[in-house]
Amino acid sequence: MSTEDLTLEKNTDGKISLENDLHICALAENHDNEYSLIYEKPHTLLDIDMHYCPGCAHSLVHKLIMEAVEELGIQEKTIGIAPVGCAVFAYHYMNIDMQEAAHGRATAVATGVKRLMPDKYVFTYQGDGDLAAIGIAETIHTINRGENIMIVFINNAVYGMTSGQMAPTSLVGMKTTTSPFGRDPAVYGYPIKVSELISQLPGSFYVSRHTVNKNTSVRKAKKAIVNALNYQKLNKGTCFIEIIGNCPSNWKMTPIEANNFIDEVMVKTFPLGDIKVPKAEDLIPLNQNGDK
Ligand SMILES: Cc1ncc(C[n+]2csc(CCOP(=O)(O)OP(=O)(O)O)c2C)c(N)n1
Ligand code: SF4
Ligand SMILES: [Mg+2]
Repeated sequence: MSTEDLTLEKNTDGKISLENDLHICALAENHDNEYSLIYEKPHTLLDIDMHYCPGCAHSLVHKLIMEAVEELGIQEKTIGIAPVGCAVFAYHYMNIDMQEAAHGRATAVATGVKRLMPDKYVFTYQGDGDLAAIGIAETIHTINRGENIMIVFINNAVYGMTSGQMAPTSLVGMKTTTSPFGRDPAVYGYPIKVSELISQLPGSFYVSRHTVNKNTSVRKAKKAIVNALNYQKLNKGTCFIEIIGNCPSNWKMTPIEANNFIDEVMVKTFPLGDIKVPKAEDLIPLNQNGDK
């Protein structure tokens, strides 16, 4: 939407109202009392209400992926695979071609889609129950085959959708509905560090772990998603972006408490940052051509 499409009015209290406020916009007033658009929700994200709980990371990660798709100009060439879990309706929100997969099978579906249409940008979007429990075999074998896709892994340490059961990534001591006294490794094992695990596979090309609990982390997470989509042009293997999400509802915290919990507790088990980065020589075609 251009600024011309917006009807701007200043209320008596000096605040701006947007009459045709179709997108989330941020406007700045300049010296001539004119307004310029400085932020707008991506058009690749459909303008409908999301079903997520307030403060949930899923909505923000959806937006980051769609911003990356829009900025790279690949909306018509991108196919997303939606999971089973709280993000089951991702296809309602992302204005790209999408396919739903059965619980845990997203990377198997993505494999088929990418092999049939290798010129498309293909990604999966999966929670920790989906990717690391029921789908762990598909995850490992897909990455071991080096399928040329991006996997976005939302690790909120619980089965959010089904009311907070223990996930493979639940922290030691974490209370969930199926570990009411806290996760005891002697009974339930240890949290699986999926990113570290799959970074050992030769088929993984780029593995990076982020969170979206504050502005700086959001920017880093988006950069990683942009990198992963760009690397798909190289056909050198699987890019895996883990996002430490939150689940305020099942963690029984406010959104702010949940975001603080990530910094204070979650990152001790799941440290943030790049885990596997491409070698410089692998990136040369990208640097030379820009686009393939
Ligand atoms: C084959 C199958 N088994 C189990 C379920 C029930 N189920 C739905 S969502 C879910 C867990 C989702 O957790 P996660 O992937 O972590 O996503 P979140 O909701 O936390 O984002 C389960 C077990 C199902 N739908 N299908
Ligand atoms: S249950 Fe948890 S993961 Fe699901 S939408 Fe609510 S906060 Fe998000
Ligand atoms: Mg989960």
